[in-house]
Amino acid sequence: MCGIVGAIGERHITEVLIEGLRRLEYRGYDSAGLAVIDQGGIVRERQPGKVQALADASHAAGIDGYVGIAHTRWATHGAPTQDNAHPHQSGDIAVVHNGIIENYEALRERLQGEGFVFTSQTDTEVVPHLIQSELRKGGDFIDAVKRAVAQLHGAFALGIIRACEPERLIAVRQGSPLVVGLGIGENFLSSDQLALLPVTNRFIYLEEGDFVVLTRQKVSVWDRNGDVVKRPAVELDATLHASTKGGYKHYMLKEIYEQPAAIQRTLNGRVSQGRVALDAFGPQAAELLAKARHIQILACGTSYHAGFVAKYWFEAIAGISCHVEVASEFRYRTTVLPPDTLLVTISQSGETADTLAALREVKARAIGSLCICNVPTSTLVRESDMAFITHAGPEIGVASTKAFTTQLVALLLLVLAAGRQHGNVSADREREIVAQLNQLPNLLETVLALDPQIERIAERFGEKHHTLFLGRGAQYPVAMEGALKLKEISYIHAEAYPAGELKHGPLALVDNDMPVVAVAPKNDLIDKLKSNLQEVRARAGELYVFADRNADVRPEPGLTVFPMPGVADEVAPIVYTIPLQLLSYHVAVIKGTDVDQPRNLAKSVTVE
Ligand code: HGA
Repeated sequence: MCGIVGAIGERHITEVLIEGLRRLEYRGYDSAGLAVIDQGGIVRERQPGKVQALADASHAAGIDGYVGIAHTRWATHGAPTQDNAHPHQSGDIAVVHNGIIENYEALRERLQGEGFVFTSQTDTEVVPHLIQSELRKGGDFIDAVKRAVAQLHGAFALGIIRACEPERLIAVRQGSPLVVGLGIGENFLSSDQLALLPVTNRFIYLEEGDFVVLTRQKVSVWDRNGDVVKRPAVELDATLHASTKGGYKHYMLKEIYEQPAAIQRTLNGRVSQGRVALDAFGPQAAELLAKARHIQILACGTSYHAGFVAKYWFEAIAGISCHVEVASEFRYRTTVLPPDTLLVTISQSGETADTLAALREVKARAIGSLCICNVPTSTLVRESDMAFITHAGPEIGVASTKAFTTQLVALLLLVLAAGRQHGNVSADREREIVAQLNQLPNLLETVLALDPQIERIAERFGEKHHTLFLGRGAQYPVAMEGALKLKEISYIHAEAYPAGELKHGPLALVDNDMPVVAVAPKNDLIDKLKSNLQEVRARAGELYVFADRNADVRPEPGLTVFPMPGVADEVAPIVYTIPLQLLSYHVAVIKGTDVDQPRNLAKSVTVE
């Protein structure tokens, strides 16, 4: 998604802006730009493509100044061209924007009527013109920005500079994340603190509706009611700096291999003597989990798949009814929540716009809200009653891997805690499942050892255009996640089906050109799954089966078996996710795609 970086200092800040943008590259973007104030004028450079192109152009043009704003754009309105790249400008005002201005058409028409000339197709360009229009009506820069912002509908974060006022940088947060970085004699702005880690580790997390004026010495904040407020400064732990490839060819591969350690961090301090520590979910957890008669999970993308696995667990292990729905659907339909519903939201970044909006929409009708999130300082964590931080560590690859498996671990701990509070999980059962969780880091190392075999087989997918993924029970969402990974990074069309559903339609697609991938742990459904696999073989479908080595799935021509270690059914979804990640990764490498930053996609989806 789009990224904002801003800086005001006593040193030249172009390098700070460009380094900040580089650190946001992992989020996915299509163009980049910056504007600084130099000798009383706005100097702007914008380039389609990578930040490096912007860096080269800025260096060639010798752009520098003491105050500036920069942006990586992930287009929502208008193609990814130079003209549509941010910052957008109106005379001596330049603006960077994340989000969507929903009433831009009406504003654009009005401003054109006032004589403003538009040079882009973006919604964003109305903002600088609107500020100019307000300035013409009188008042100072700050008043004009406040009046302009009051006319904008939608979700946005803005960074604004004016050439004749080089002593201030204005920022607005309304529905899209923004943090202020505090320095000595300099201050910074960004949509993601990661961008500012080279220059500071002290941050102010802005709240919805905040209006901010940064000078070199001071940060002034007004809240949504227009009152001056003091927001606390938070000092960050230095471990957040760790985000290098560490010898791996791609962040995604590194993050796949980090999963045993990441899961260990998720478990650390959350289980002791075979029991789940209830307070890991927050001080009200014991009471709210006991009271909850229904769980509503809201999430998007990969996090939705984690929630879907948890639905099986909540009902089978904890005996509590559970629904899961993609947040972008839930937020816009009329919903009925059963009495005593506990909301569970899941998001890696904690800034997923649809998940946040769904939470806000429904919160008042639930007994409480809990989020499962990787970023402790995120909006979702701040707006939920309870939070469980997964401690997966920074995830840079756009295609989520370790964030997903750590979410699953967190959710299984939650299921055990809820089941215990309802009297449906005995102490022995809890100890048994906690023991399985504790064994996961070692078990996953065994599964990662399948990597060379998976890499060899991946060759066979390079020329294919479609793939089917099959699973049954809690392995169905695992198959969905496997299909999503393949789509995201290799651009091969992939669909997941509950294996029993095959004969109701998708079997028509199966021929010798359609690889079919299946996950087959040894459980109550294994014989049913084997019959489904036979249905595929009978139609010459090429099968790739990740099967428990004791499940008696035998290789034969057209049926490749990857032997998986024996694993308890409860944790099998976590274990069987790993080989599917590796398969997608190797297929993408063979196809030569941009594995860490796949086309059209973004990491933290902050627009709806
Ligand atoms: N709507 C703006 C900004 C898009 C955005 O925030 N993407 O993440 C545009 O299309 O330029």
